[in-house]
Amino acid sequence: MYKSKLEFETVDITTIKCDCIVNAANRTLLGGGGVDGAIHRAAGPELLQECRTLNGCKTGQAKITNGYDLPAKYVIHTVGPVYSGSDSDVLNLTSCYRNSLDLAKNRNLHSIAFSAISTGVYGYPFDEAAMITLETTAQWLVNSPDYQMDILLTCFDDRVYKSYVNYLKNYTGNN
Ligand code: AR6
Repeated sequence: MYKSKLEFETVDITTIKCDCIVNAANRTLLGGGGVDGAIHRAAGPELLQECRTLNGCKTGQAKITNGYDLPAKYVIHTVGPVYSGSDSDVLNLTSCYRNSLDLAKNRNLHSIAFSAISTGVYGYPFDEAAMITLETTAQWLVNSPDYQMDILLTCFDDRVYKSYVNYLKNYTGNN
């Protein structure tokens, strides 16, 4: 009987010791600001060297590298949508979470920490992103009853944390 976990916490993703962390990258995979910049700084220059060999990544897709100087063993790089208000945003953000989890499972990894994809520079509204994040990750666990996977959703920004709490509060009807 597997007992997977789904948690969220206010924490710097670069400090987490787990099988893999998920970077909110851009399509070049060659680094940037926000969490992407923080992960590259903490991992060291070898991460960029490996990223150069990957030929970028499409929005909603995910690719994996080593973690180098990070406490995490691997980094999964996914590219969230730049928020536009269209239906494709929902599909692409959902794909980021699902593809990252599928990739981790295919590599036999059992613990994963996500950054709050697209909620920074890419402008995804916090409450909408929270709903997609919680529903997609929970559904993935429901669909994977035979696999142990511990999922941590990191909230660097208090507004991300609050949006997760609000979603759960609404869901249970205790407003
Ligand atoms: N640990 C955890 N979360 C963090 C950290 C950290 N150390 N630093 C920031 N965040 P963003 P995006 C949160 O802008 O919106 C980059 O330049 C942050 O508070 O990093 O997907 C890429 O190269 C926010 O909630 O990613 C792309 O060009 C979340 O991480 C672009 O930004 C995501 O914010 C991607 O934009």
